[in-house]
Amino acid sequence: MSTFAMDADWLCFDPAPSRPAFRLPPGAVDAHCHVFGPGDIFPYAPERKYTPCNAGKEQLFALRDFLGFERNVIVQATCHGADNRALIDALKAAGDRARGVATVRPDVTDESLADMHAAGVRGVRFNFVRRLVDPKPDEYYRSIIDRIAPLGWHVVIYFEAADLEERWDFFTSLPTVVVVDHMGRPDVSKPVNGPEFSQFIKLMERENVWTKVTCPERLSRSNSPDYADVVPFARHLVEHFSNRVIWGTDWPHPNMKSHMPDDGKLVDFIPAIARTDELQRKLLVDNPSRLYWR
Ligand code: 0GY
Repeated sequence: MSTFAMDADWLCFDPAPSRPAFRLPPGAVDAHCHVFGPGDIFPYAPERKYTPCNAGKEQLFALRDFLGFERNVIVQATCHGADNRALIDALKAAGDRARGVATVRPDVTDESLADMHAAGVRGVRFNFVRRLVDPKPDEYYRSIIDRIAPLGWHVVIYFEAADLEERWDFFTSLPTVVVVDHMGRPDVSKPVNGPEFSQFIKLMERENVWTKVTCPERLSRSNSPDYADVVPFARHLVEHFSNRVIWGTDWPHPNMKSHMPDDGKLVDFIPAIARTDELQRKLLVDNPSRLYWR
């Protein structure tokens, strides 16, 4: 019996996604996904802002194999706070087929960092989304960077479009590779060449900045099942920054309220945003390999 009851309005992942029509290239990486619990083995953090359904490593690996991915990058979710045990357990079980992005605090020990590195962690995530965490002053994050930069790790940042201006000086001062989750969460009802997305493009023009062209299901404002309104944004990034984009499912899709996506259909979104074999190979194989498997 799990000691955690998921939130009353929680939408659980699709247990039987469709088989994608798009055939992923050999070596493809799902570069943004999570594991949740199970809560009775890996308890959810007391400071969490949501309690999800359990979504453990076995289910993640089954999805990986079903969709045709070879590898995963597992990103620490906020419901586990800075307790990375579920992540590390999944990384150890996957061996060389997974890498991880952890959440750490400035007082993390060198020993703990070394253990995480050995398990496959290659980055830390800084989350600025207020409905998920209570963001901290820049100095807090800088003290973490001092700890992780010597390991060659990078930083993943998750923010809403409106935060970009406020944290611009901080984001552009980061000395490591910086990977922005979900294209910086653009408002896709605005024009792709409008001021808001142009500001994000300006960030992308910095050579150390990468992005995940992920989460059409989260960003779409239309009810179109192919998330057509997100396509121009993702396509622009894939075509202009082809060496610094990666892609992932975001399974098990935390905090989706409108609907739960079919993971097979999400894979079928890829050829709409990466229209050539070469762009697909960079997005799914070359770029994530360079970032996580070097
Ligand atoms: C995502 C998106 C979300 C959640 C988290 O760590 C998390 O809890 O990242 C969200 O709710 O937008 O990337 O999984």
